[in-house]
Amino acid sequence: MNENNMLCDLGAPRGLPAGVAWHPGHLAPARQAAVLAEVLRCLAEAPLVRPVMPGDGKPFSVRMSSCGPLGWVSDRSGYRYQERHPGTGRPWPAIPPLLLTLWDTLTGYPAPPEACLINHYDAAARMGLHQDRDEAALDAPVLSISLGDTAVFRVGGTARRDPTRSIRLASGDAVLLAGPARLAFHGIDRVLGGSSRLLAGTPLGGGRLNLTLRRVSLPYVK
Ligand code: MD3
Ligand code: FE
Repeated sequence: MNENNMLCDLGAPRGLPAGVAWHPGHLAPARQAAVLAEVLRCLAEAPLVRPVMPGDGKPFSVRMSSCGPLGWVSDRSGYRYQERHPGTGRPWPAIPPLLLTLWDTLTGYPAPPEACLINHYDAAARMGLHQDRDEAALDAPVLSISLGDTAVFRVGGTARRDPTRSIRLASGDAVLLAGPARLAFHGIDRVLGGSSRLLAGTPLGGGRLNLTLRRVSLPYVK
């Protein structure tokens, strides 16, 4: 029984799938503002882009960027992690220190995250039910931090047909997806526009930011 397994069990009392550990209000308002300031500096260097679906080129409703040695991109040729921003051609900015600390505190994973995806949702944005499996390190948890407007997050099992549960992710909430939840189907059904003022006075003009910290490569193979 390691620290991750103990955290996994925190989901069960709330009726969430095994391996989902939800920490409502983990970041107090002052820390939300501090993390936001760090993320806005990343976005000034690595602007949000609207990805398109592989194949048909249909645009996502979410805009995305990343920080860390690797960032996740989607274009007509496919989904992948890559070392450079697709628009600027420059390396992604470093993962900010407050986010590295959150990873260490909440995951206890013995290697640092390599990618922090930065998703921005306006009131009309959604993310369909999907699995995240572009990472070789499927043993590593994924850590999600929400800032700004509340979102209705849906999470199910490892098969698309499995029953799902939905929870409202509010500003400052952290969710750790580990063990069996690492390959759970999940998505964002909707965002409650104007439910938070946190992003209102920033260049984003409101909405919701979700940060997902991920390990991509296997530590012993890299
Ligand atoms: C469950 N993001 O970026 S965060 C994504 O709120 C993504 O922006 C959503 O799904 C968002 O891929 C949901 C919660 C989350 C993130 C990653 C997961 C749940 C996950 C990876 C595996 C299982
Ligand atoms: Fe996902």
